[in-house]
Amino acid sequence: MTDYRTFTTDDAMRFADEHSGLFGDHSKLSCEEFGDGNLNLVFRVINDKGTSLIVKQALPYARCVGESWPLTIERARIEAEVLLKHRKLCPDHTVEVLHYDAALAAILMEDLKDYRILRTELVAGKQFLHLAPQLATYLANTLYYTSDFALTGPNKKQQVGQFLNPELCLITEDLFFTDPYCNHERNNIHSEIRNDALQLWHDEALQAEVAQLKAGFLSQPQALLHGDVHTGSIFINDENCKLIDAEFGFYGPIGFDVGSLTGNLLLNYLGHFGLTQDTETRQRHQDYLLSQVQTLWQEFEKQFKQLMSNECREPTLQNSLYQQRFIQQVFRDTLGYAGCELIRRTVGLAHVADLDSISDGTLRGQSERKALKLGRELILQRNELAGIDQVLTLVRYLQN
Ligand code: SR1
Ligand code: MG
Repeated sequence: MTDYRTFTTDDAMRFADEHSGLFGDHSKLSCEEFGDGNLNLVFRVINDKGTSLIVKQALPYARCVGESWPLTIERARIEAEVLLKHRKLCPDHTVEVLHYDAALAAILMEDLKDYRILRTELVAGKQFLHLAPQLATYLANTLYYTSDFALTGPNKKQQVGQFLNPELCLITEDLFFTDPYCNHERNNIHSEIRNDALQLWHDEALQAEVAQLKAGFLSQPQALLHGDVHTGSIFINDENCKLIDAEFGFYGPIGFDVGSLTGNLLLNYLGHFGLTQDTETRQRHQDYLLSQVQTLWQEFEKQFKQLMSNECREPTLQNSLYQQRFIQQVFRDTLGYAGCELIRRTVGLAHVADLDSISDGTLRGQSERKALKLGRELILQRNELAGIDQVLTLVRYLQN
C-alpha cells in the first residue's frame, strides 16, 4: 500500500484531470465528496462547462463502521474489472469505467447525473415500466456470458481466479447467512420486532435451509455476479437504468444476483404498508412492484433460455433437459436468496430505507414482521413453489 493515500477533494480533481480527456488543461474544476454508502469515498468533479465525472476511492476500512473494520482496497480492482466486463456484455445497463488506478484504489467513471438512485425513487412511490425488462436483460447477459455455457473450461477457471474476492465475500457470508440467525452484536434489531428476531435464532428448520443456501454461495462458481444487486446499486431515469457498485463481484450462484434484486423489490412492497397511508395509492404502487417481480423473472428466464439454446458452446451442456433443470434450480435459488435478503435487511447490520424510513414505529414493526415472515416462507417453500405466479400468490396471502 506504499503509494496509497486517502483522497482529498484536491486529489480527486487532479486524478480526474490526469485521466480524462474531458476536462482539458485549463479547466476550472470544483469537487464535492458526497458518498453516503457503506464502504467508500465518492467525489463528483465538475469543470466550468458543467461536465462532470465521478471519482470513487476504496478506503482501507468499512466506512459505515470505521477503522475498527479493516477492509482490503483490492476491492477497487474487483469493482473496476467486473464493471468493465459487464459493460462489454451489457453496455446499456452498466456504468462506464474510464480509468482504474491500483495503487490509489481509485476509479474514474461516468457521472450518472441525469439518473436517480432506484431505492430513493421507489421509497417515494415512483414507477418505471422499463425497470424489470432492462434489469432482466442485464442479469441474463452478464450471467449467461460468464457461465460454463459460454466460456471454455480453462477461460472460466482463469476468471474464477481473477475474481476470488475473499474479503468481500466473507462480509456477505457473515451478514447474509450467519448474523441474522444468531444473537450477533452486529445485528440491528428494532425493539418492536425483538421477539420475532429471537424466533429466528431458534428456528432449526429455517437454519438448515439457510445453511444449504450458504453452501451454494460458498461453492458454486456459476457466473460472474455483480454480488450486491440491491436497489441502491441501480441508477434510473425515465428511459434507462444502470448498475454501479460491483465491489462484491465474484463467481457465484446465478440465483444470488436475481434473488437479491427480487428481495429488494419485495422489501419496497412491504415497506409501503407503512410508507403510504392512502389505500388506493399504496395498492397501485404495490401492484406495480409485484408486476415488476413477475416480469423480472419471466424476462430473465426467457432470455437466459434463449441464450442457452442458441449460443451454448459446450456440447454436453446443450442437452435441453439439463438446461430445463438448470433454470429450475436458478428459480429455486432466486427465491431462497430473496428470502435471505428480506431477513438480513430487517434484522442484520445493513438496513434499507424502504423499512427504516417508516416514521411510525408500530407501522414499521408491522412491515418488518411481514418481511421476516415472507423471507422465511420463500426460503422454506422455494423447492415447492411451481412458478413466479405462485410466488405472487404467496406474497399477497402473507400480507394479511
Ligand atoms: C459493511 S457492508 C454492508 C452492506 O453494504 C453493501 O452494499 C452490501 O450489501 C453489504 O452487505
Ligand atoms: Mg455498495
